[in-house]
Amino acid sequence: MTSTHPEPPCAYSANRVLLSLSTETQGHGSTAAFVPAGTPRPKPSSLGPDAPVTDLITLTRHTLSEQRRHASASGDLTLLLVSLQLSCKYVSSLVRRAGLANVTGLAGGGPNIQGEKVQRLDVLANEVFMNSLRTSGRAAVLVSEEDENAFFVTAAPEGSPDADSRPGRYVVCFDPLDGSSNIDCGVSIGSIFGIYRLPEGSDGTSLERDVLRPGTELMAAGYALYGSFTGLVLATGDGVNGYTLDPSLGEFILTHPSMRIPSRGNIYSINEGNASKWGPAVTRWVNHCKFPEAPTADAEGKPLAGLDEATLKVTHPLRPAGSLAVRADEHDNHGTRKPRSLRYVGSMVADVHRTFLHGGVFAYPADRSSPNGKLRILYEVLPMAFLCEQAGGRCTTGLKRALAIRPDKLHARTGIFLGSALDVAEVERMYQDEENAKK
Ligand code: FBP
Repeated sequence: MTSTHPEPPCAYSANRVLLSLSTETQGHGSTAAFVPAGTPRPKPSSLGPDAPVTDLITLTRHTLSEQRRHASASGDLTLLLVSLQLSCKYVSSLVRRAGLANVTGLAGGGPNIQGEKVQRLDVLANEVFMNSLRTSGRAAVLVSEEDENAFFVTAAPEGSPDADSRPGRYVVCFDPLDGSSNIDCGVSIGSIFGIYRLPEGSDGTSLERDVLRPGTELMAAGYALYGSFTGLVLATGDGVNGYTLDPSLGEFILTHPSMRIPSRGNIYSINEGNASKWGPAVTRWVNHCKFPEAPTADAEGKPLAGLDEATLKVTHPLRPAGSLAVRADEHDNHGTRKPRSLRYVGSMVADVHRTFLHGGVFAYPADRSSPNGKLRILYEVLPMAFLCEQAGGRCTTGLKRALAIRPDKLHARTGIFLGSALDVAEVERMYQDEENAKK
C-alpha cells in the first residue's frame, strides 16, 4: 500500500510504523508494510523461547511514555528525573565500593543541622545530588537533609565555572542518604526525594510560598534502595512503578509496574527500644500486634454477650491491665489474628520498601522524648506518604493524614504510621479512642 505523498525517510509518523524497508530496495519503488504504531515487535522465532529480553523498558523510556500521555507536559520533569536517576546511580556505585574505596566512616567537621554525626558517604551523596540537580536547568530550589538552608539555584554568568547552573521550575526536597547509621554495617540504605512545581507566577525565591508546602501539592516522589540490588521506586501522580538497576547497562529497568500495597499485612515495623516513651495508643497498637485477642466486643465496642468485665479487661496474662476491649472488626475473617512479625531495619527506605511489597505497617511515632517524632516532613515523610497513597496504602500521624501536613520549617519532623490501609486505619482508631478517652 503506497501513500499519496512520499513518506519522509524517517520510519515514524503519527500512527504508522514502517516495518521494514531494506536498503537495497530504497528508491526502487520499495514495497513497505505499515502496522499500527505500538504494535509490539514479534520476537524472531529463530531466537527461540528463552532468548534474552530485547524490548527493555528503561526508566527514561517509561517516563517519556508517561509524559506523552500528558499533552501539556513540557518534558522538564522528565529531564529532572534524568538528573535524579544519575545521582542515584552514582550513589549506588559509591555504596557498592564503600568498604573498599575508603568512603565509609565519619566526615570531618561537626554534626549536621539534625545534630547527627555526618558520615563521609552522607556528604558525598549530598554533593552528587546537589551538583546534578543544580546543573539540570530544571530545579529552582533544592532542600537537602544535609544542608541547614535551602539552595536557591541562580543563573551563573556565562564563562564562569558554574555556567551550567540554571534555575528551572521545580523544587526538589531530598534525603541524599537515608539510614546513615547502617552504612558501615552493610545494611540496606537509600535516597528519598519529593518534587514540587513552582506555583504559577512564582520566581522561586520564597521559602513559605515555594517550599513549605503540603504533600498534596507534590508532583512526583521516589526513593532509591541500595541493598542486595539497587532499586528505584517512582510515582509521578499516576500510580507507582519500581525499577531495578542493571549494572551491566547502567540502566534502571521497569521490573515492578503498578505496585499496590496489600490492604492488610502481617508485619509491624517500629523501634521497640522507644517503648517506654510511647503514648497509650501506640502501646495498645503494638500489644495488639503481639497479643491478638479473640473478639471481646462487637464493632461498636459493645461487650459481646456472656463475657464478664474481667474477661473484657484482661484476657492475656501479658496484656496490660485496663487495655480496651478488642472489637470484632479488628480481626480478619478468620475471627482471630495471628501475632504479627516484627521487622525493623532502621533504614526508612528499606522498611518502607518491604512494607510496599509485603504489607503491614512501618511506624516512627512521636513519643515523650521526641514529641514531634524523628522523621523529617519535607524529604522523608511527605515523599513516602505520596508514594504510599499512590500505591493504595495509608499514611497518618495517628490523628491526621500525613500528606496534608504543611511543614512550618525546613527540617520539621512528625510521627508517622505508613502501610496497609486496613492496618493503618486500626492505628487511627486506637488514637481516636485515646482522644475520646481524654474527653
Ligand atoms: P537518616 O539516616 O537519613 O538521618 O534517617 C533517619 C533514619 O535513619 C531512618 O532511615 C530510620 O527509619 C530511622 O532514622 C531510624 O531511627 P532509629 O535508629 O531511632 O530507630
